[in-house]
Amino acid sequence: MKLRITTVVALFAATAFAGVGLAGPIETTGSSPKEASFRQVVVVEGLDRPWSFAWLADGTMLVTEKPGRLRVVRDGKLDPTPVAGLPTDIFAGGQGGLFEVSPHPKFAENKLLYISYSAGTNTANRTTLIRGEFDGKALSKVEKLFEVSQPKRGGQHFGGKIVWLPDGTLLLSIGDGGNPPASIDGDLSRKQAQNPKSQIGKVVHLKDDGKPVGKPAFSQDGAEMVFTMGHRNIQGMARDPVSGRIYATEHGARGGDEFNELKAGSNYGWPVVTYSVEYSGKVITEERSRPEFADPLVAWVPSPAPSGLVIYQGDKFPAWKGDALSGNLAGQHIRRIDLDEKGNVIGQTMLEIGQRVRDVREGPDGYVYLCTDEATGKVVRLEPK
Ligand SMILES: [Ca+2]
Repeated sequence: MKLRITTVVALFAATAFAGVGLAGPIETTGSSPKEASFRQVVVVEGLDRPWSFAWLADGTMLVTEKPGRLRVVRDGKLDPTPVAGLPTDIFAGGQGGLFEVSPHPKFAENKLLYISYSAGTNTANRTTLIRGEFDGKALSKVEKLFEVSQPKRGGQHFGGKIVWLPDGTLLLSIGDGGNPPASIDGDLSRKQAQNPKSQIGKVVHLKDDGKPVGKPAFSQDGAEMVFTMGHRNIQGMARDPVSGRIYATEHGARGGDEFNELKAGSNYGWPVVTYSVEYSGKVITEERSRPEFADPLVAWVPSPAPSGLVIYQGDKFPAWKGDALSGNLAGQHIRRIDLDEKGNVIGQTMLEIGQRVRDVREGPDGYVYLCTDEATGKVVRLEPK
């Protein structure tokens, strides 16, 4: 409550200085009106902590399981045998494990699957990207394309989301390495999010072979891969195929989860500015906004714990077209963020799911799909009621 009052006061203060600029604290969002226009249809069962899923052009669905398996669903049936050939160094402790599976945009020609995961051990682990050729049963010619240059300890804050851009390059989110007292190089790990030479707390921009794109968004030495910085833990990232805008959701600590538009070269402020407080209730910073940082489009208090994100462009839910659908773990709902044609947030609603939602996608059929974060996880299709 204290945080919200501070925010509102700061908002009025910013309004009083109208003309200084558009930047300034925003009003945080709590609950939103509930959608009643959909029903849930379970399409796959028997998944162990599914983390993400994707389709191939032939309709095959691929699903990662966080403990370290990649599963295949054909004609609605889960193949009992996991895909062979995955890396042997998967660290599946805490939030770590197998994260995103993402087919190369030219999968039909090159059969390449990209997979992000946490590699290493509890005392030294790194968000890592591999690719391998997929023949329907196994990965072969597996190559490690990227790993975060600094190892971290423990099972917190890996990021791991992948987004392809139209030029065949990709973005990968990297978490801030963990809550205090997690440290890197003798300082709090989270402070690396403001170190442009570190890949911790960033989105990195890579060619499809894992090399830097060569057009760095930040000019400092060592920042050749950094696309955006100042992130805590991006767990949802998506490109709007119509507008080309890129969006991401990230976790705050207690409160202050954010929805941001990602623009190359922008700094999103963590941990210098945030709408969150420590889990203990202790203040992280009194600052919510600074002119040099990009403000979030939405900040949620309390934290719904956002997960997978998609900008929906299907025809099955015409009222949702062009809107962001953000899964939520703790909140057990999908937040529909109503976006206008200019990308402004003009409203929010909640799709109550009743399970922890780990990922949200638009299917090739135009329906909305989600997977649930459970040891008896499911893939669920949302259909209009
Ligand atoms: Ca921020």
